[in-house]
Amino acid sequence: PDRAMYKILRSVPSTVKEPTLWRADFNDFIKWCLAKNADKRPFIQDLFAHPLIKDVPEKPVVVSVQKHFNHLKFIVIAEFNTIHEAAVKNRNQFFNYSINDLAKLEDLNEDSLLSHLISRYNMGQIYTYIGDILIAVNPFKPLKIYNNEYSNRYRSADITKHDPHIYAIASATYNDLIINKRNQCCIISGESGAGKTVSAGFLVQHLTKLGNATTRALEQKILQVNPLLEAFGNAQTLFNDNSSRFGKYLEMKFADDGTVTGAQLSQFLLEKSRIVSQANEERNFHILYYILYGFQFNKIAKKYHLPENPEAAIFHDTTKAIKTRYIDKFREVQECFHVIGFSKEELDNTFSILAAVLQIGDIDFLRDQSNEHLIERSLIKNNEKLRVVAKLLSVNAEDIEDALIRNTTAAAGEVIVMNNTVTKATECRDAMAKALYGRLFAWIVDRINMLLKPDSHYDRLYNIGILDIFGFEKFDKNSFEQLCINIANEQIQYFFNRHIFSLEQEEYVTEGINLDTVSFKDNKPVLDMFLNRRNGLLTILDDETVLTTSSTRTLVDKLHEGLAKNEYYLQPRDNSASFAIFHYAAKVIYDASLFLFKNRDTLQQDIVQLLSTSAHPSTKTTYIPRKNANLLSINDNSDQFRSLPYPKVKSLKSKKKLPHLLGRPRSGSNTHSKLTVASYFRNSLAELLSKMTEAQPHFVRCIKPNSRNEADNFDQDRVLTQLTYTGVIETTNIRRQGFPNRISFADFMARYQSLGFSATRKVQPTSDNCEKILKACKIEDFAIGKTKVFLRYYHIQQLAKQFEKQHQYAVIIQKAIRGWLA
Ligand code: AD9
Ligand code: MG
Repeated sequence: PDRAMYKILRSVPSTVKEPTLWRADFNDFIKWCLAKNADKRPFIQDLFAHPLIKDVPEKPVVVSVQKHFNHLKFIVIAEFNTIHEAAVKNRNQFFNYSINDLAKLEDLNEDSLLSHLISRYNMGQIYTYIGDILIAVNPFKPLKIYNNEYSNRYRSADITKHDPHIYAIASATYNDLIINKRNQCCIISGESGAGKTVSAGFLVQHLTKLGNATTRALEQKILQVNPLLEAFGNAQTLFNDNSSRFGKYLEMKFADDGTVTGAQLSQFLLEKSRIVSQANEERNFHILYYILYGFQFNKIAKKYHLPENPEAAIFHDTTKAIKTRYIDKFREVQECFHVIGFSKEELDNTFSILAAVLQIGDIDFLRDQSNEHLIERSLIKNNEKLRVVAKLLSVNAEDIEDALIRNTTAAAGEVIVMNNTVTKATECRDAMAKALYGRLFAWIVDRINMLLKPDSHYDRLYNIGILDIFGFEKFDKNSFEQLCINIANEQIQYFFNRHIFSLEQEEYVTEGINLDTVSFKDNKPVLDMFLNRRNGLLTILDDETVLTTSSTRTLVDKLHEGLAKNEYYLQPRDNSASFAIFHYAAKVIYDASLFLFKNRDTLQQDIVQLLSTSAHPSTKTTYIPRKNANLLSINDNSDQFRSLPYPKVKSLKSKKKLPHLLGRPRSGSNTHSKLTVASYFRNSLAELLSKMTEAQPHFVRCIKPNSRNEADNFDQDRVLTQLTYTGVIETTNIRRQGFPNRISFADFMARYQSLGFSATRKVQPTSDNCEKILKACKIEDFAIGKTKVFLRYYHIQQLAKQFEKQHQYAVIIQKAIRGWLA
């Protein structure tokens, strides 16, 4: 070849790294060649019109080649092939390669999902989309991706613009609110320690930013809600040092123009039992440690009668670093209270109650040995503790004593006073501590709601709700708390399934596609087994709970009798008081021993009376949180469901007036009208669900990469289990059964025209033409909608194969050229 030609040919690198440099010259060279060599035109043009060939430069560079037309064909193909290599890379990026959206994977299955998540995690990319769902793998180390710069980058609503990020979900949600003028919700799920609470925090942070709060003060208030609640509702567990022990739904309120105007919080199912006992190596709620250390060496400690030696009070060794942390945290919490707008007095009240809760447990009892009492009765062993608690709560010490060691009941118009045994008195004491803490928590939430309430002058407000609940739990021993937590997760899973499923269906209907069934593993039967009002598990439990003659044995027998036929229920082979449930996530064996007790969660009427008479505003306020809400039910679980109208004290005796927002659990056999924990729980779940159903949902699925809470450790089995738990695998299955790939006619034609038509021809993107291509590729079982081609997940791969085949020869020829050049 002559020099110019030779130069060009030599410039084709053996592996393509920077193809654009020489392609510019080459392209024009080819154009020029084409002009000279008309008969090769269709072939060559086809090659260049190929949709994979991108980046053809606009400015031609003229190259003069005068001879050796006999080599033209080879040169053209060499060029094409090299471009093709680059294009393949291009294509991989689009379909396969560093893929941001796993729903676009050609081969969507467990293995491919996992391997993509691993490689992304290893590159420090913890976020990935699967369609519109965000997968977040907990990095367990601080990442520099939550700053202002990122916040600005993710202001755009187009989530494909940048790498996946939790901020992008916030922006997309916000944008949907603005455009659709519809309430939105973000549902964050994942197991304990997976990163739900952290994610919820980032969502609030970014949404606050997008919402340009009317005042900076409001912005600050909203941002302080989460840390404050975490101090009171979170605790160190085996799985997570900062584990949420309550469910939380934070609704941010936006005006028509998108400004954030306030917020409203709902909390449910606070794990109050933690106040009186914690599993091995677990801790009580954070705030109790904060207050103990925060006030240490401080005059104030005396004011609240706090022990001088906090270690002794909390039974565990504390390093200096942890102490400092507690002290800092306490300062932060006080700051949160202050920013949100709690008054000094309210804060003082709060600390008094906390100090009382800390010390009630120290009140001990002994059996009264005097002979006159045939029936066992108890006495208070350490009166000084009693007096401290009385002082903190501003009630009479004698009244507390009375309430703890005696039990007053009213039956058939008569008042009966009975003495409590030591066991009963201890139970009573613990119930009081739990109740106080539960009410305090509920009261704080109420106050927050008052302080963050939007001004009334807005005509219409829209919500973005952020749901952060406790994840699915499966311990060695599972009790009533796990049952409720898992039912809640079962419900969220159901919601998720319905959403994904109905989205599928919707599109099929709009596109006029007849698809008989897209089946998926529906967990409705399990939910029904729990929630069915006639004969569901919770109804059986409630019915037993209100019977005075019931026992764990009678409960378990009734459960077996009523549910053994259900395929999701398993009766044990032995006589143990247990049963197993096949949850969507895993099989869990429940120990029913304390179910009745925990479901009653009774607070003796005496204690209720006692606390309501407190001279101290704190205690009283805690018990009567709203102007016209005399929150005194026989049960202490009323705080499980704050939005219920509370019964009046006096109306307690007339049982009919108890609140029923969503209908009572079946009333027939209910001789007592007590609201059980289960029925409050069921109600709050129903209320939550109705809020979520009327909103447009967005899903964040948090994944815990290993059990040791370590950075840079991706345990594949652990992750796979969670992909199953969270329903991600199920989602992919749903997609597999239907037509996961929906491509508009125009896009389809742009991508695949060369497989059915000459690439240079102008082919109209019509359904017929698309069908022609598919038939030419021998693809079956596809569907053509009104505007889109519907393909099975394996079809994309089949098309890709055709593509490859069409151009394989180019590789062979290039080899020949290289040989020729050498
Ligand atoms: V539980 O069900 O309430 O027990 P969560 O809420 O799912 O649980 P959490 O958000 O508390 O878990 O996260 C656990 C810990 O993981 C946090 O305390 C952080 O140390 C760590 N984490 C989670 N997400 C991130 C993150 N995006 N960046 C850095 C993170 N660390
Ligand atoms: Mg949490």
